[in-house]
Amino acid sequence: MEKVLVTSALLYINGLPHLGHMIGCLLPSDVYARFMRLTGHNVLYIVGTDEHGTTSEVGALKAGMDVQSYCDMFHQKHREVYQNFNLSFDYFGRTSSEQNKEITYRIFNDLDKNGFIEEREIKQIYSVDDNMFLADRYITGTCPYCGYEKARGDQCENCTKVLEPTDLINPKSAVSGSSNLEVRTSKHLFLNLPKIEPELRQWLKSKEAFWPDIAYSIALKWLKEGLKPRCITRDLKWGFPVPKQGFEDKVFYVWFDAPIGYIGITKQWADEKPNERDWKDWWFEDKDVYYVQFMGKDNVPYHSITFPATLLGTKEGFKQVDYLKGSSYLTYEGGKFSKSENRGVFATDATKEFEADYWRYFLMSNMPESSDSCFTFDLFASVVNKDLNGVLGNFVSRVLKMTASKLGPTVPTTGEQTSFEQELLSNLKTHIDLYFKYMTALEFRKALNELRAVWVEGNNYITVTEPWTVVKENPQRAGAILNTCINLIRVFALLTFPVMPHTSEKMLALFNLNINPNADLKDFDLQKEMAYFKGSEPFEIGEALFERISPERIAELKTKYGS
Ligand code: B3M
Ligand code: ZN
Repeated sequence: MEKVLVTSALLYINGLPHLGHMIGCLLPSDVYARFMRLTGHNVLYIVGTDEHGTTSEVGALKAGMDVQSYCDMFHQKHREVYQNFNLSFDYFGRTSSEQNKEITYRIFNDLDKNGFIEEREIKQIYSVDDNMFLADRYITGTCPYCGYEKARGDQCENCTKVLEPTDLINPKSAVSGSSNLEVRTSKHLFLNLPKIEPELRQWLKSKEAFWPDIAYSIALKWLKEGLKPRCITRDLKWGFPVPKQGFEDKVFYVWFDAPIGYIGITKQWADEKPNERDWKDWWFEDKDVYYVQFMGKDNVPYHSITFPATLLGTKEGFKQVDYLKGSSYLTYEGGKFSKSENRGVFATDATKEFEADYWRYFLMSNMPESSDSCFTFDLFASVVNKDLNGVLGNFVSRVLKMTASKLGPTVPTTGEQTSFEQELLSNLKTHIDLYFKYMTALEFRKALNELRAVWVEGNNYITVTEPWTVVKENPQRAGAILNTCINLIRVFALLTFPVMPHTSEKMLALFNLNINPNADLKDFDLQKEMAYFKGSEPFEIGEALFERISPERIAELKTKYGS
């Protein structure tokens, strides 16, 4: 059985995800993991929270909590949100775990031993009143270019110019507002990227033909601009202390241990059942694993350059990413999601408004794959009303109600195939083959188009065969048509499972069936599946699968979430 490792970017622990985060990495990783399991692969799907760095320290400070309790609390909140979206991760871990510390140290020691770590002195801003070094974005002041008074030390939000903290006029600490700042010099450790570059280039070149353009072009742009040694340590308290003499009072930079977190979390997973699981079975090149990563495009440089270089530098033969699925951004009603301005649907609220499957389907079919895409409530409602309610939901309830009222509460008997069934099967086969092809190739919008096309075939079939008319003259033929329709419902449920797992389960439950998430699309044979129900199996009509979203409801949602 082919092994597939799937990881989603590990979101920063402070602040809860909005729909943009869900579609940028979490949802597509889940859909892919489910699809791969369903087609019979041995999948390990890893998710977790990214917990180190200044943002956690500052967040905890503002919340009046110690950093550990702050992270414990937010880790639980993230977990709940991901569960509400029905993410089927095998393990939900933390970059702050003991296991991640162990792997981080192992990797660091390898790099150091192999001569890829060097010491350098750097100048940093120290806030005397806060008693800490400030990361660039925690220094605010007036932009020297446009005069904007709240520019950050790394960038001016107003004119978008990239800044150095020392460019700012009247710099202040964003933590306390204090302007008692000093420039202090201290020694730090750097990863010597230029030294690893030749090997990195060669490795990256081998991905050119496979990676989506968005990921490959970002990686290439970084290489073209030239790699510089990167500082991997920080003067903070929260983080893994650096295990090297003279640096014990520093911690690793959050982006050093965050991607190592994929390995560390795998070890967390393995440590739960040490007799059955070994993290090493997934993390070495010779273990025949296909490794797919999901992330927003802003995370691509770290995953295509720094993390692969880090792993190469260990010379341990660590498993590298095979396919890097980077995605663009989702905008909200034409602008940015913003917690502070109360704009946009956050994932905590989303599933209170509608069941996860509505969001899963809408977001996956409008995923910002190659360019940005936009969330609007009008579009959301139109997709739910048309595709989910009008096509899928309507087909299921219409078929079952008609069968029950005209022929009784069990599946009618199969009949001879006519040209209608032959055409149906041939059209279905085309769409299903493409659905498999696009899902395997991680082209989700195209895959979802095919899934919808499959559902549409059901509606077309019932429209041309008119069982409600046929039943008057030839109940047997009408029964055969409805038998085909009922077999279609089951096939739809199997194909839909990766995208809308709960809906799929609800559909199967109408026939008292369960899904086997590890096999039901393995060696899929349409002819065979369409002959699953032979006749006389009982069924229930059930409730409508989806609710229609009314114009009044749309207006209400827009007011509630801003537009
Ligand atoms: N935490 C950035 C983010 O949350 C960063 C990703 C780490 S992936 C190893 O978008
Ligand atoms: Zn500016």
